[in-house]
Amino acid sequence: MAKTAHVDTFARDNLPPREEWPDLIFTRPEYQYPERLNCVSRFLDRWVEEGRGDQPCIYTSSQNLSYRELQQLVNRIANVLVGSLGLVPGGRVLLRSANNTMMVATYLAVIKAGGVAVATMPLLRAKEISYPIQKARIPLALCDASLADEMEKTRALAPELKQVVYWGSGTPQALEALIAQASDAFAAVDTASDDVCLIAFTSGTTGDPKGTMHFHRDMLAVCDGFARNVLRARPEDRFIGSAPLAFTFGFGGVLFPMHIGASFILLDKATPEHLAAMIDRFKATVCFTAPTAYRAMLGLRDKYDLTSLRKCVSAGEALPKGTFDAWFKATGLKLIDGIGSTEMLHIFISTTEDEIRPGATGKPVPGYEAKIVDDEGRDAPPGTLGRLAVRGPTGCRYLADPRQRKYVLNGWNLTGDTYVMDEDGYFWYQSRSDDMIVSAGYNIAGPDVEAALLTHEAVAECGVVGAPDEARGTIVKAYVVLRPGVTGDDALVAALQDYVKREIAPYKYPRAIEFVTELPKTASGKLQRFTLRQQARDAATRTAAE
Ligand code: 3UK
Repeated sequence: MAKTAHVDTFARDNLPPREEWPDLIFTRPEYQYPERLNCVSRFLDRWVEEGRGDQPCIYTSSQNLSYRELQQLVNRIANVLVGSLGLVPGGRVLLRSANNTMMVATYLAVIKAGGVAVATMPLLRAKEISYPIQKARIPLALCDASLADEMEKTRALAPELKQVVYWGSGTPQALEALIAQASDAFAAVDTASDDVCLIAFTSGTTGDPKGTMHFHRDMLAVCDGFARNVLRARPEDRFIGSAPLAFTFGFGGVLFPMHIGASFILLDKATPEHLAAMIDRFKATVCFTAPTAYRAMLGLRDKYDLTSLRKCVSAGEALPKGTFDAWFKATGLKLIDGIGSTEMLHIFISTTEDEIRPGATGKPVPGYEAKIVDDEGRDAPPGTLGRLAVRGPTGCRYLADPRQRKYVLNGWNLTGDTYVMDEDGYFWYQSRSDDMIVSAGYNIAGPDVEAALLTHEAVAECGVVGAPDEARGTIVKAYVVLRPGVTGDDALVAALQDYVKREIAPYKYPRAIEFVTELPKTASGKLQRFTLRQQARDAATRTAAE
């Protein structure tokens, strides 16, 4: 590794031992990075130096900023961080906020000052916030004042946290007041391209969240990978997305436009309705969100004009073919599906619009390799169900975590997903490996049944899991949220069951269907199948006891 610029070497010291890292592959010309690199110079300072400082960068419902204005804000914050707040290179800073200008500016300021940004989902509670603080030993937090309640509760739980500075509080101690006196000039700290600049915690669907560590060069690698080779956006594009910036899917929606000098729109509320409204208001051209949001926006097209969109990316969860088809029919746009993970930083399998096969996730992003392996880690031939393994310029490095040895095997990252690769090298998602339902000897992928149910007009959302059943061991059970105005009765249960039998292999049909008003979701908006499984188990125990 290159000589670190970190004075506080905690992050580097807690990288996994080198032999536990995945293979990292930089053979393609776009992934050649210099030994010294501070990624913020490349994302921000570059445009001002090249005379493009007056180009628009950020749009929000209350304010717009040019690249120069953002640079000045970032520099002032960086000066305060290294001045009165005592940040040294390598120091970790917790960031908490909805997606707004200050969230972006503090993120970039921490990284520009050689620090390590640790952003947390705004919805988290004190106990969940204190975990990363302890795990990543974070002494300083920058937080939006509207989240102060939970932040103050966190302080009591996490004594490591010595200082919290709020923005938006309007007090003399507020970040705005501190930066008012600071210089708007700040030279980026001369970090190594493999110095850690970001620790992103996984959403922790099972067990404690894992801190994934990413280097300055990784921020560029995802731009030179998925964004340059697959998305192929242009400087005049206006990006928009609803994922929180603490989720690396959401952060990509900031890095990608800044990498090409384009602009982006920040949403303070993550609902599909707000997303649609802001697409309309700002004439967004590139949209990043989850499959459910595209489904929801389909029903909002009478209210909002979405015709400015020219490229749409779907990630986070499998994109049901029905959603792809419906979006294409309604807008003429092909949703670009892509699988990414917090460990890999961003998307590693996807395809350009011309190469899309509806229903498949795609092919490895140029620079990445992917294959299917069996339970022993041996390569599986095309057409076989198995575990997805990938490697490329980015890869998993957990912060002091024995689970590193589960995610990385023989140099390959194992994402925990069951996939099939076809003869043409396209990857077809089946399910999370833990979510595969084995019923009466058949392997049934919950998402497959969900995709079928979602094409029925009565269904708004659904989640399908295995439920214990005395006679059959495990049965397929669907939790269904109906569209407004539809009543869930026995007749509808039968109708949905018949419908699924006609759409996909009949043995996959849900033997049990329960109508619910909402589905359990993670902070990043993913369906929590483990919670549904738990509900299904509890329901089965209750029935058995009756
Ligand atoms: C699932 C998908 C099918 C899959 C993410 C884009 O989701 C992201 O990161 P997470 O760590 O979750 C990773 C897991 O989510 N998944 C994501 N995308 C797809 N499954 N089709 C997809 N298109 O189980 C994966 O292992 O929360 C996504 C960019 C950055 C991200 N962090």
